[in-house]
Amino acid sequence: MKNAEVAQLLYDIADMLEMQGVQFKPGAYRKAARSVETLSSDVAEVFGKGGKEGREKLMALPGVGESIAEKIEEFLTTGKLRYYDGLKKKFPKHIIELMNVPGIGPKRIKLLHDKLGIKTVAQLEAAAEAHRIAKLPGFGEKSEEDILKGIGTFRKGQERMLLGYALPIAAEIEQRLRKLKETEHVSIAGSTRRMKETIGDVDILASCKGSSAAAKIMRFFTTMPDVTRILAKGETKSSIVLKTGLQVDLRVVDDNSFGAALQYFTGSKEHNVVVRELAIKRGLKLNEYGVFRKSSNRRIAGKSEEEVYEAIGIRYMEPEIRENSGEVEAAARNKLPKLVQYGSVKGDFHCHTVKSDGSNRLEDMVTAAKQLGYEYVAITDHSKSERIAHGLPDEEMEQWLKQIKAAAAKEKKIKILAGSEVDILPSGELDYPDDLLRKMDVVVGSVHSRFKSTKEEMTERILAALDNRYLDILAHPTGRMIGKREPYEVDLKRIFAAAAEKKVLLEINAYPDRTDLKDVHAREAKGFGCKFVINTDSHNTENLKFMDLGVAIARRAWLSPEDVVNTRPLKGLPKFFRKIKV
Ligand code: DGT
Ligand code: CA
Ligand code: CA
Ligand code: ZN
Repeated sequence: MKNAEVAQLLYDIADMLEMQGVQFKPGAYRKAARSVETLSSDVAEVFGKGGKEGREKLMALPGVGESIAEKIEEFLTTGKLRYYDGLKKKFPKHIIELMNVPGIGPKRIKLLHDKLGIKTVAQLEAAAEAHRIAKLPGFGEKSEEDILKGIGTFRKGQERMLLGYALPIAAEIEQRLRKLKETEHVSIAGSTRRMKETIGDVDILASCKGSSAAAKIMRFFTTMPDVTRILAKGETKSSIVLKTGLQVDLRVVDDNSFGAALQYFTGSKEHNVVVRELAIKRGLKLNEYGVFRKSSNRRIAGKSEEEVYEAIGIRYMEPEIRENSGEVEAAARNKLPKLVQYGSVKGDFHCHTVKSDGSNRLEDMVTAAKQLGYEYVAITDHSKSERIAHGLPDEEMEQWLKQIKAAAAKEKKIKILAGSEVDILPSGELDYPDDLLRKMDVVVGSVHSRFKSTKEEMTERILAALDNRYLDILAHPTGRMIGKREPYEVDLKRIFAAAAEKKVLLEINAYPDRTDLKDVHAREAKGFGCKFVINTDSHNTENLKFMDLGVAIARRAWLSPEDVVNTRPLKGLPKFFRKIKV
């Protein structure tokens, strides 16, 4: 999988061009980087055998034009990019790394370098801690605090990889192992199987018969093409590091123990502790080899996970809820929730097009939504205050709604809904007048500015927006972006109570670095009686495929199909949206 490498290269080029003061190009490179980064297939596979056809395939990717396609081509065929190397020579070595610290841009990096000789994140941290930065012109104590916070966010982002990016890599390795004739069963385990929003390392479990088979599997695993380091290579466990920095652990067990090992290595650790305690209470012993009677040491289960849980006397639990947050008790009392299913979502309420900051046209988004088998899709470009994202002034939005509705009138296979992602202004007002909001099928409201307000201000601001009778959905309610921005301060309990009362739907944003609401918050909101929609916040046709990452959050939040409005067919929507007619 070359996506992460190619994306990083493009991001770095964008940063370097920006530091040189080049206009527009950095934005184009970032858009292309984002597109490659979030691609569900391998960019190297898209390129295929290369040549003219390969280049055209690359150019078909959202945000990738001819010149960027050529650069990707050069990198994929030669492993190098002369343009990148040339740019890099013009900057001190470590400055590129500094660009990844949130909240500090090229101008400040240059100043810090020229005045204090700062070249690395470690030096930046030391300088901020020693209060050497506050003295510089244009900086102050507050900037030092912000820099330290930014470094914290950056480090957290480096330690763990987003599930959305790790999952395709893990799935690819799982597939490769499955194809080996030596393997009997193969499964992803650990936090990746539990679909946690970020993962520390990928765990994979394989079973086979006999030790020579195990040795062959290990040899295959440690010599895969993307391996840069082998941390450990043993008979039952090996660990490798991929070029992207991702660590992958493989355990190989005897096929008779596959279920017990899968239960053990899926975790979470906390879940395992509780299950093991329960086993002991029932006169049993549970470990990664099986379930045993304590008295006779006779093995009574181990081949499948279902069998393991059953032997202990509890229901099978989906991996997503194995976090020791009440699932074992619920399973013992036969009170497990019916979880929303992957692939069960019937439409998306949050999509952008080239009209604001998306990369694809309305027609392309609609076609892609149809390919997913959706019954409906809402087009929600940005509102006027979002200048960087080319939000539409009132008049233009009005025209755009007309165009969307005209397209909807001609479309037979899918219901196209006309809407907007409307900024919730610092005053709590929405970014468009009621007259205009009234013309939208769907109004998605979100906070995109003044993230540093006090908790009280932010809470009042969002509460005021929830009061607006035209608001249908509160988008990404906490505003966080993993590795880039901490959530804003807000009293979520008051927001959840008000959303339930005003019947405003809460978004579970499936975009990999947002996952907002996150699992624990969505579960808490359900307790307040809130209803949800899972949205991808797509900025291109590929992004629409993130939906199941949002379903994973919903499952981790114990949500059932009834809780998630977009698991309903089109005819079920008017109950939840004032202006949708079917
Ligand atoms: P991560 O990698 O930080 O995202 O989280 P996990 O859950 O994948 O944790 P990891 O990779 O350290 O271990 C994989 C699984 O192995 C874990 O979910 C449960 C199991 N496991 C690891 N260490 C222990 C342990 O000390 N006790 C128990 N009961 N289980 C463990
Ligand atoms: Ca792990
Ligand atoms: Ca591990
Ligand atoms: Zn959006």
